[in-house]
Amino acid sequence: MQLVFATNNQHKLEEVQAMVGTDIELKSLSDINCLEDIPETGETFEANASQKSQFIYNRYQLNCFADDSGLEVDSLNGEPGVYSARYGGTRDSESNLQLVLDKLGDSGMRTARFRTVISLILDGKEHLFEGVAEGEITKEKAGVKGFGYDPIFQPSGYDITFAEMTSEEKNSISHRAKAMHKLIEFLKAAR
Ligand code: ITT
Repeated sequence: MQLVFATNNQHKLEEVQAMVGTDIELKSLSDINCLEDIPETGETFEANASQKSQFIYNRYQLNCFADDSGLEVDSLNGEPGVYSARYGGTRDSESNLQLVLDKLGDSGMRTARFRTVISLILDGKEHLFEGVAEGEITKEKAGVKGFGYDPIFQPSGYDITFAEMTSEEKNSISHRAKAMHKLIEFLKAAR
C-alpha cells in the first residue's frame, strides 16, 4: 500500500524508509509535490502530529502519517519537548543540543527520553501510535551519526550515544522505531 509520510525532516524520512521495508510504499512530501510549510502550533506531540497528518489528508485525500517527536529532560521539566526542533531559537542542532548541555551543567540528574507520536490517517480515520526511548543526557557530545540530539543521548542499557550507533542499531531501539512498529502491526491487522 502507499502512504505519504508528512515530514520535511530528511533524517526522519530515511530512518522510516529503512524500517518499513517492502510492506509500505512510502511517498515523501516532494513525491506529492507538497512544497507548503505545514503548520505545527500545538502544545503536545499528539496535537502536532495530528495537525500535520490532517493538513495533508484534507488537502490531498491521500492516506498519510506524520511524526511529532522530541527530547524530554526530567530536570528541565520535560524541556525541550515540543520545542525540540527550535529550542535555541533556530533549527541549528548544534546550538540546540549545546543549550541542553549548558542548562544541565554538572547536574547528576540527567534522565531523559525521546518520545514520538505518529498520527496515521487511513481512509479518513485517525489512529495514534507512541514510542518512547528512555536514557540519559551525556556530559559531552559523542558521535557524528544520526541527527538532532543524538550526540548527547545515551539510551538505557548502552554506554554509547545514538550518534555513535549504526543506523541499524538506533533503528532497532529508538522511539521512532517503536511507534513505527505499532503502526506496521496495525496495518497488517487491518488488511
Ligand atoms: P517535521 O515536523 O517536518 O517532521 P521536524 O524536524 O520539525 O520535522 P519535529 O517537529 O517532530 O520534526 O521536531 C523534532 C525535533 O526533535 C527534531 O528536529 C530533532 O531536533 C529532535 N528529534 C526527534 N527525533 C530525534 C531523534 O531520533 N534523534 C535526535 N533528535 C531527534
